[in-house]
Amino acid sequence: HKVTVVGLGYIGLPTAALIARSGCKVTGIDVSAHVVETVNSGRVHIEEVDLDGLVQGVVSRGALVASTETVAADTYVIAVPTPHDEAHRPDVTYVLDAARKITKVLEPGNLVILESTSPVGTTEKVAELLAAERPDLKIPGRCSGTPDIFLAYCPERVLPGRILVELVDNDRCIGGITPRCARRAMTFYRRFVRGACVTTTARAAEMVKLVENSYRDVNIAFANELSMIADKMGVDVWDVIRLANRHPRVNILQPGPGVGGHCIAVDPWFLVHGAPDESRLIRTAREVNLAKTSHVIAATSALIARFPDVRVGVLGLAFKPNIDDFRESPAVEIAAALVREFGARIQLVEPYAKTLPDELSGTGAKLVELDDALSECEILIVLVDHDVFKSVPLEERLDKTVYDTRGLWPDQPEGENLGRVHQLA
Ligand code: SAJ
Repeated sequence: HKVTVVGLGYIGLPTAALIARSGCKVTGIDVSAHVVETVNSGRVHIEEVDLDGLVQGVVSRGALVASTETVAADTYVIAVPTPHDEAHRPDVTYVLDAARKITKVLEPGNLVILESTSPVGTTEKVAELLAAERPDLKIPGRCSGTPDIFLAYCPERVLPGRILVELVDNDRCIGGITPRCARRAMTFYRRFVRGACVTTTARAAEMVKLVENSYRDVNIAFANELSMIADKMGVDVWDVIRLANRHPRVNILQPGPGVGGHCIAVDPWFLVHGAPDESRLIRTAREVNLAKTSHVIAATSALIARFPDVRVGVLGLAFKPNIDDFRESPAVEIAAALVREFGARIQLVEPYAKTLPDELSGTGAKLVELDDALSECEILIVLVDHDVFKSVPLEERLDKTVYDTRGLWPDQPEGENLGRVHQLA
């Protein structure tokens, strides 16, 4: 079975490698010659647990080959980005470009699967494009009688840092343009997925993906709103959440400095854009999570301004703990704002960064070791709950003023060190 995966990014490359391991002959297509060259030399251009070994293995066996040219296959998987513009309008250009490339080599009996997070209706747009470009083929949803091609939408739902495990173990939701398309795609996924494969329509599957991330965004927004309310009321939000969660039907998530990553902060806008009048809660949740980042910038900047001579350690830049991913990270945004305002007083600690993320390079900001920040800084701003930060014992931070957006150190006493020790976000 030959498979072509279009897009060798965070999802495409691990997916291509796993399909190759399952016994298929896989070609991975990418527009970047650098990515293609890296993969063909058995290396990876993204950091993900165990991905390097897997890619090296399948490339050296000849089971995975990368190319900038679209190669004919039995099954095509599209895993390209779907960004949004300033006005939060989703941009499906990359998806349609990928589909256009596939049309050139498409043959009767082929299966085309879209995996990219997409606005509802995108798979139907792909069908429309296939029908327009290949009038010689019967495209499902666009013809009468038995179609020549199978077309389905199947979103990934993997967590960065656990991608290889979750690609195999998570349940998959498979939406066909027709039920037969869904069944055909299910047969394909069963080659490498251990989780349940559940079929539905393409539109429902598109919405399922957007709903999952919106659900998480709304729930994080609730926690972030509580943190701002508690801050105003002088109550420890971490205590409140821990105690409320003892109720059997309450399960509140954790507040933080805002929501990062390229999925949860983006996907809700696709629903809002599709049905603006009906998605008030989802839009407001997005606004609350964005406002939380501004709240932290205002609060930390006021705190630092009160103590003109002391150094400030900013702990963490990643968008979540224990990973080296800085995409859409609220920690980067907060650090950049503080560096702009306070310059060299701010020392950045990020054990997962070898160099500064783009947004911070050229700002004069510098990365320091955790130990140096602990010795030199009297104010600590916690932005990421990396395990290595969590393990700093109380005696090393007892005399610090801490602004903790993650509830990392519940044992940090409130007191008069440089002022009030902030446990609240
Ligand atoms: N966060 C909080 N409080 C919490 C949980 C998370 O502030 O209680 C923040 C994190 O710090 C981070 C952001 O939310 O900044 C997102 O982190 P995450 O771990 O919730 O999710 P992602 O972006 O790494 O991956 C999500 C996952 N979606 C869901 O859990 C519904 C993943 O399964 C998806 O595959 C992925 O988005 C995606 O690609 O869409």
